[in-house]
Amino acid sequence: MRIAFVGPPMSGKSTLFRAVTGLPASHQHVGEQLAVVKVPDPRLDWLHTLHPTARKVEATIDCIDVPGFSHETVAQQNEFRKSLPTLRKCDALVAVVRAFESPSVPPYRNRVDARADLEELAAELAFCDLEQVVNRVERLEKSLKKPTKTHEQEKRELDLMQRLQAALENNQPVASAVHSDDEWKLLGGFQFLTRMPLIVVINVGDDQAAAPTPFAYEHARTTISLCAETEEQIAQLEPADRKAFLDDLGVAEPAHDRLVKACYESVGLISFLTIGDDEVRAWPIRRGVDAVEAAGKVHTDIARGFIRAETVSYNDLKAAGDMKAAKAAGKIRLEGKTYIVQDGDIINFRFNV
Ligand SMILES: Nc1nc2c(ncn2[C@@H]2O[C@H](COP(=O)(O)OP(=O)(O)O)[C@@H](O)[C@H]2O)c(=O)[nH]1
Ligand SMILES: [Mg+2]
Repeated sequence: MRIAFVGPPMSGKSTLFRAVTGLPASHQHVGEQLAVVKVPDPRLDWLHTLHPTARKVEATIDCIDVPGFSHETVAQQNEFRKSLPTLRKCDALVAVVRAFESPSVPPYRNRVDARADLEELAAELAFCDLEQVVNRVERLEKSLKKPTKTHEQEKRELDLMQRLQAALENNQPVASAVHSDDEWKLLGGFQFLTRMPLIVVINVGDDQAAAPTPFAYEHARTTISLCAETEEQIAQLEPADRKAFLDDLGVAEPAHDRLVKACYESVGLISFLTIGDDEVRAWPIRRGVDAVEAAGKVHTDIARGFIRAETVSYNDLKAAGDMKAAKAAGKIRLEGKTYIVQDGDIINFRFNV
């Protein structure tokens, strides 16, 4: 999974980026920056105790910090737009907006207004989608003037594109104008920003870190609030020391864990696990994926030669104690190709190529 931090300048995007990636405050960058974040999974930790010499491989999330979007200068606007191709390749966007007051850090547009910033960001994302749609509309109109074999299909697409255009001009996400799976298929080649799951992070002052989230943004899958600056400092501590500081702050989980969870949920991801003497590993997949597709994540050969998925749920394995006991208790199921993989399934794929 890949996510990017978007929002106005001075909202704390880079601070949050360091808080979740563990990079030190001294780490500064210009332009885009990517870092890989491990997905904490206590199930994996326990499975590792069964195979202590195996490599433990957590699921990971690619986090990208991009320049802030800004309408204050054309240069800043262009800087943000350069990152659009990167944003379009993401699975979700994390909007970071500012609610903290700080006399030494001038806020975007000289006012601290998280909701207004979100609305401006949403409008910017809609505008970027609109540009793509308008381009396509122009090309289709041109093409439709000539007789082509694909005339009917192009007419349908033009009709849909014009609907998208109207929606985006009204600041509505593309999804509001798409009415069927067939229409989504027509749009297969586009990666619309307003279609991507949005996670909102309201960056509050440390005195508000434990308070309820000030508001939930209606176009976001999840809204969380945290204090990026304090989280950045806590992330620099030894893991054993972090809890005391979080307790002090009144916060149950560090920003890293909260954000990872929010991303997993917003994108609809679950993890299945594989265990063996050389590797114990968590694999992220979308909820609803069948056993063959899951097998393909591990290796295309395993999907091609799929025979059965020997599956045990984490809770059953944990209760039994180990694989042998789970087998004796009849907890290992032989699942076929169409089995829908569940979160925490431990799978041994049988295959033949
Ligand atoms: N007081 C306070 N300052 C913060 C917080 N988060 C970020 N800052 C400060 O705000 C400034 C801009 O932060 P930065 O992460 O670079 O913002 P970006 O432009 O969105 O990447 C820096 O001086 C940070 O130290 C916060 O939660 N509280
Ligand atoms: Mg920054």
